[in-house]
Amino acid sequence: MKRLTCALAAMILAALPAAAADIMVGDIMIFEPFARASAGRAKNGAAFLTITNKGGADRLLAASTDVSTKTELHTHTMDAEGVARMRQVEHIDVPAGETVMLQPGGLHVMLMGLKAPLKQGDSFPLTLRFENAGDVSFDIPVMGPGAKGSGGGMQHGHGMKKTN
Ligand SMILES: [Cu+2]
Repeated sequence: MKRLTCALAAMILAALPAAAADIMVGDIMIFEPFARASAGRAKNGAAFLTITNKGGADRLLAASTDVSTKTELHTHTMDAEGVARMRQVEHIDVPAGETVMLQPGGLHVMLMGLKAPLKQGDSFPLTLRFENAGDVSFDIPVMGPGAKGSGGGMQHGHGMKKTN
């Protein structure tokens, strides 16, 4: 059942507009990267994306960009009171043949110490480092402050979708 779901997902991804699958390095494909606009004078921002691994097991080791002084890989966990807290992770596993989503409320790329506010409509270059696949750099668009995705998930997403 899981294999079937994966095959189906691969078919759907393959049917997306070519531009959506342009970000590739080795067996790794990056889909729908986006960052959220930073609010006011907020010093931190976050970036999200979907990683599909068509090859053997790999790991996302690091992310880097010029827009922040430090860039970390983070996850969210619930504490004893049920409050969501972020914590840094050493790496993000991308198992063979699987898709890992970095999305609001879960794994994310944390942009620590923004040099300038992230403005909706802007974009900035981000580099990801994978243990096996190596480095990949791409432009990541800045969406609204409450954006949950860059193109409406599995639907065809041309251009920007306003979520607020
Ligand atoms: Cu974070």
